[in-house]
Amino acid sequence: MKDKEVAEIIQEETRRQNQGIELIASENYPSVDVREAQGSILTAKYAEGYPGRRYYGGCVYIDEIENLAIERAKSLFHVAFANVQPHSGSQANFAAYHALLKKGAKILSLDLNDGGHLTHGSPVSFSSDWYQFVHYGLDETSHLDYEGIEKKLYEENPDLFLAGYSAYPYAIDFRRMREILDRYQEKTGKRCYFLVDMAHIAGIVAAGLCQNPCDYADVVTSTTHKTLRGPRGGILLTNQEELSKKINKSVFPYTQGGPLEHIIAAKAVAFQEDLQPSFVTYMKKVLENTKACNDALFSFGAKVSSTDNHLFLVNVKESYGLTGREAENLLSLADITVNKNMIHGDKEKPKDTSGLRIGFAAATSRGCTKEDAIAIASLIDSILKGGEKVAEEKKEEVHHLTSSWKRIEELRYLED
Ligand code: DSN
Repeated sequence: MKDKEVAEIIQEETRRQNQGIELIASENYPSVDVREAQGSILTAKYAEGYPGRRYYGGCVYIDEIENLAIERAKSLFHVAFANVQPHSGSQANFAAYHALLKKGAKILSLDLNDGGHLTHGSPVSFSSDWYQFVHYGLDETSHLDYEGIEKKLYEENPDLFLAGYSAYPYAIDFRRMREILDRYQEKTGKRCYFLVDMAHIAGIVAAGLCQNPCDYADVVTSTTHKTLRGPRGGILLTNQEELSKKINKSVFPYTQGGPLEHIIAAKAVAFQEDLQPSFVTYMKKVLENTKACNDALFSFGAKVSSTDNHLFLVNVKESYGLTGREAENLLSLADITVNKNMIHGDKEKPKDTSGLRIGFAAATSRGCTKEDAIAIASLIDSILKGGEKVAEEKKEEVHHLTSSWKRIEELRYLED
């Protein structure tokens, strides 16, 4: 790269990513092949519209790429219709709301503080400006309260029920949600759409290791860069033709202009990687590593949630007398990257929090083993107990551990 200033910064970030332990549950490392597609000349092409129905000429290969991404997404999630154009998960959610609802409609979702997402009705997001949000909660064990959800439906009469979360460590019973909604609709005669934002667990769904929300929801949204290991972006899925038409119009021309065809090509590559048996093996390892670290922290006496997926929460306030912000900062001194997170019933402000969210999708892509995950729990526990001095001392151990893993710029997930 001729631009030395930018090249040097990228080089430093590459070094940081290689040396450190990445435990942010929403991050992952795309393969060299995904990044090659992402950096391709497809970025130069305007292609507003959809395959075969573009507003620009010269889209013959662009159409091939987008059709390939659509077909692969459909195979991956066993679904009839896919839109691969959303620039992000937030854009996908915006498009889904618009496809299903009128402005001012009522949406029943989980509160951000209990593990929801900004676009699920946070006061600082567009979502709460356009729609009226009411929330369901968690029970005293911080699990979804299905009976409470059912009760809320009858109390609130929402137009849309939203499931799928950013910081929920347990399995989600989409089948039970569908049954609850069917019962409600039958009794009241009111139409209530079922939307699932599966951004966090999409890789687990793709690997067939949890219920597939596409079997139960009217519409499913996702990002492609978390457990799916693709480029940064979003997708929309449905089994209903009428809804697929509404979704397409809602993405373009309503919320977006020209699609990012280089990103769509990278999505196609990632979906192909995710369709391989090796992806199922990878995802099983993610779950195993997450549980191993979780169990180890529990055995050290930390107050942790348990886990059924790729992430768990630590109550650092009760375990170590630290806010989430302080714990995040301490761990970053040792090049362990996590994010502070609100936990159920949190009394701290969102900028402080009582919790940390820890996930193993990214570390596992580099070759983190179960033994490494247990060693990481031990590092985290020592640092949070010992403070800054211990954090500085442990940095070398962290670098030693990651030096045995694959380098991020060499990762390939497709067999030759
Ligand atoms: N910001 C993402 C996360 O960290 O979970 C959700 O979009």
